[in-house]
Amino acid sequence: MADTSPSNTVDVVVVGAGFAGMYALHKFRELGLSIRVLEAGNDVGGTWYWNRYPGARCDVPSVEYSYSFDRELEQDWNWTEIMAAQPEILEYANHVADRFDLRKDIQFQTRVESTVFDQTTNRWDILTQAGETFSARFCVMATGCLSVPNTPNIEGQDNFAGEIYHTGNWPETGVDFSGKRVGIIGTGSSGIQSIPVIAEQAAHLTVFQRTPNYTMPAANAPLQADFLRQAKDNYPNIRAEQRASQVGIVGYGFGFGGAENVEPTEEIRSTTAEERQRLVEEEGFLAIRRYADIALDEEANELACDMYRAQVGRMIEDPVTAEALMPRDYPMGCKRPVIDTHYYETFNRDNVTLVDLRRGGIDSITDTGVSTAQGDYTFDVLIYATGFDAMTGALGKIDIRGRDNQALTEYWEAGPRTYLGLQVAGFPNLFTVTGPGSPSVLSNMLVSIEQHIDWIARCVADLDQRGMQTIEATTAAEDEWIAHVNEVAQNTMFTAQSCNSWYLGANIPGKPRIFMPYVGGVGVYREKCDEVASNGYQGFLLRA
Ligand code: NA7
Repeated sequence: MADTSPSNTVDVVVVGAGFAGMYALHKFRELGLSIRVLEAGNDVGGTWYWNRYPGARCDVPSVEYSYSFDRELEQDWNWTEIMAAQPEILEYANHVADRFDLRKDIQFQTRVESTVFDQTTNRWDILTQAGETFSARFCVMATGCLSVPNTPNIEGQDNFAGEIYHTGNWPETGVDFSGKRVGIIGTGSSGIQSIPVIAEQAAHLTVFQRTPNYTMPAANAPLQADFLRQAKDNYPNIRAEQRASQVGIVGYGFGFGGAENVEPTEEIRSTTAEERQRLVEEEGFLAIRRYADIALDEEANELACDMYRAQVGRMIEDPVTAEALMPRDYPMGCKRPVIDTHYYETFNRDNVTLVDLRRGGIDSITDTGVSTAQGDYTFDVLIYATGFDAMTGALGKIDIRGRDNQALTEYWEAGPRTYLGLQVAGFPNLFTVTGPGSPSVLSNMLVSIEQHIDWIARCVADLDQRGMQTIEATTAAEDEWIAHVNEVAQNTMFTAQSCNSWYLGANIPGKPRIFMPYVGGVGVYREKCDEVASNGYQGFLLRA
């Protein structure tokens, strides 16, 4: 093991240089702390660094999917679209890194292998895959919620002789599909965003779909100059509203978003079949967004699903393909809403084939393509759009050990346990940014990231002011918080038995089925965190 050189002994090690790690670095610098950020990638951006697949785009309006910590940054940066595409978001991350001179404290191409709490020194010993060591008083895990790609274990998966990619780990150089036969597995957000773009380039695209998804037209458009001007003039109010809101976006709730957001106020149960049919004919999928009751009431939800399927039937020319694309058997809105650009239209193209895996699944990957119970398919390029080991995946890949050498993975064997999604009992001075048990992936990540980093920074400053060495969640507070997280998730669409979402860990074989994010809302959650801090860090143990 390499020696710990003095410069590797710091106040804070931050793991990850996505939006959370970048802001953490800036914020902790303001406190006068010494910091090292360790990042596996070659540059900043996290999720937006890795997810460069064609069509990758944010589903939060860009003026709101941005940092609020610096007024001048807010005023200087000009977003060009209502919902920004990945290249523009990555450019923004790079701009922030340059502007605040962040890179000098970020060590790239550095993957953290383990971090172990030393009870004698009250410090974390961090070891990288290259064998370098660091010692830090605080360890901030800014490791992201969708950062560990899930590649399903399919027989023969190493056999394929052509090009192979995962949407969540896309090559920096991009991929040229022209003239190629392409196969893509998965129709979540990544599949749905990339399929229309790839279909335009490839000679032929075959889509392997296991579960049809609910997706709404994004209706994205260039940002108008006067809209941007108004947003900039109004930023203080926008930020205040975001912070008090349910999901960290002004005027949006848990329903479907899209550029033309509609506040759901009507009840679908008060409508007649004729009215619903007329609305579908007039407005298509967007007709569904007006209903408030579909979020809570299963029968109302099923009525909306009928409207949805009717619109799929109207859009798809081939009836067999249309039927295959119609989601059934699970409620709309229980998975993360997807918004798309010309997804369904793509299946009317001559060079696109849909393989409905419910009629016969994938048996194996062969040297030339995919073998299914319905036949064999030959490709030049195979793409996995099969998602992520969400929320706990990145933490689970690092050997994190707290008091008494307790491994986090063992402590979380039955599912993640945290207090406020910020800390874990037995792991003093270790913080999980947007961790399970916080609004996290149910919110605008930028809002939740800033809230967490601000809270952690205040906490560190308070500890120093009071002459305290460590802070650690108590088991009792953790129990109480988890009970509350579960209670508020109950009786929502999110926890419907028929729902196999990554929020529940249901996309990863063997992962405990637990609803991981906090559904109570960004505003309520922020108040709770602030109250805890103001009450002397209630539920935490502070040690001198
Ligand atoms: P998702 O939403 O988890 O989607 C993954 C897709 O891959 C989904 O359609 C899965 O089908 C499919 N999948 C996974 N494993 C297999 C196997 N073994 N065979 C066939 N199909 C499979 O991930 P995304 O990357 O699209 O989106 C993640 C988030 O990123 C998204 O919610 C946004 O917040 C951004 P299934 O539904 O499990 O039957």
